Amino acid sequence: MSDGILPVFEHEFWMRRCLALAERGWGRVSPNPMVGAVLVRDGVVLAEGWHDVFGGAHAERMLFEGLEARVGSGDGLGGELELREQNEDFSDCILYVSLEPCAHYGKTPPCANLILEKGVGRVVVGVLDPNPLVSGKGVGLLRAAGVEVLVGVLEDECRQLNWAFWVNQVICRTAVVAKWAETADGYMGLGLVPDETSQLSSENQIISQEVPLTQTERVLISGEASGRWVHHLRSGVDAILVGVNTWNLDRPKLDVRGYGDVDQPIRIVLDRTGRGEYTEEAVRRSSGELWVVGGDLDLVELLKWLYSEKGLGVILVEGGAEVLASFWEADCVDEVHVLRNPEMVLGGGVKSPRMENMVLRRLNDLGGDAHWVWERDLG
Ligand code: AOF
Ligand code: ZN
Repeated sequence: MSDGILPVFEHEFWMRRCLALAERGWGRVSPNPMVGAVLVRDGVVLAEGWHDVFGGAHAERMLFEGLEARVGSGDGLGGELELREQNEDFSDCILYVSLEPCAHYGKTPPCANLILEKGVGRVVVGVLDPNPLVSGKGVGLLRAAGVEVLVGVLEDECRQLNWAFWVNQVICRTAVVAKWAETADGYMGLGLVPDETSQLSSENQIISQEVPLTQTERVLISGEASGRWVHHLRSGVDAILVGVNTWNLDRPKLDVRGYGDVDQPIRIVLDRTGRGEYTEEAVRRSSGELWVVGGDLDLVELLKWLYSEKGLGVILVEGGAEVLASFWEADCVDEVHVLRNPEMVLGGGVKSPRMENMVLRRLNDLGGDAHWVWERDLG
């Protein structure tokens, strides 16, 4: 999309910078969206901002606050910025922002008002905000006040970055990421080895949730690079959910390692029958909170409750196969990461779920593993 004055690639160049800045909020702003903003005059950046922490300043406010701090600091770092007047005229500037500026009083006052106060001449927006309190209103306010607004630069990328926020706003529940490793012939593992009281469903070899298991047979499918990447993924979610069998048998840490001193994700154990072992050792495996969810709440209700009452924007479902299958059956999987080892063949075991109603977004290489990213098609 071009406004006829600047070529489209120039708008896209600055919008890409907004997206890169927005990502600094990864794991820190949920259930708010990640947003980045850049103020440009004659092809030169004056200031940058991003939504850095939940409850904190929005990207646009951070940008203008940063500008003021540098103007007033007198520490020499601002260079020519120091010469700037406090009430500088921004009418010849373009403000790029990856999400529509807000028009509501939330935890912070509306960004659209701030942009008007600063007298910015032109605003380029990545995508309209799906939040009904804001959608179209931010842009409307700006246009009504005579600001030239262009909407839809890198629109798909700007929406995809915040796919979980879209799920929150459009479906009104916590978004769900599923992740698994699979072999070249599509198996997630050799299967669960039940004790003598349990039954194995002959069709798909997935054990019913009520059945106690004594042992899981584990094979390491994905490689080291995939392992490291999983910690990046974990660092971006609010909670990690596992079934009670996985909790008891695998004794998973469910923490983020290798990313410095981060807030550890909440651990959620789906334990309908109260069979989980919550010893002190188990609780202390991570400093993340431990929530045990029992009862008969169906998964959609559970996710609505986690969003509206607990404020969780996005959770990662890490297994086991039966929990994954139940999220799948309830149509509650919104993003999938498959780590596929193209060289390993098992010839049998637990089949990975079949992809339905999902759009393939990316295919990356993770040290030899193929990393497929699928997303729910939200239209
Ligand atoms: C923006 N810029 O950087 C972000 C926006 O509770 P609050 O005040 O933080 O508002 C949250 C809502 O504001 C959120 O649901 C979304 O609609 C919008 N987020 N808007 O102009 C930003 N993060
Ligand atoms: Zn705002």
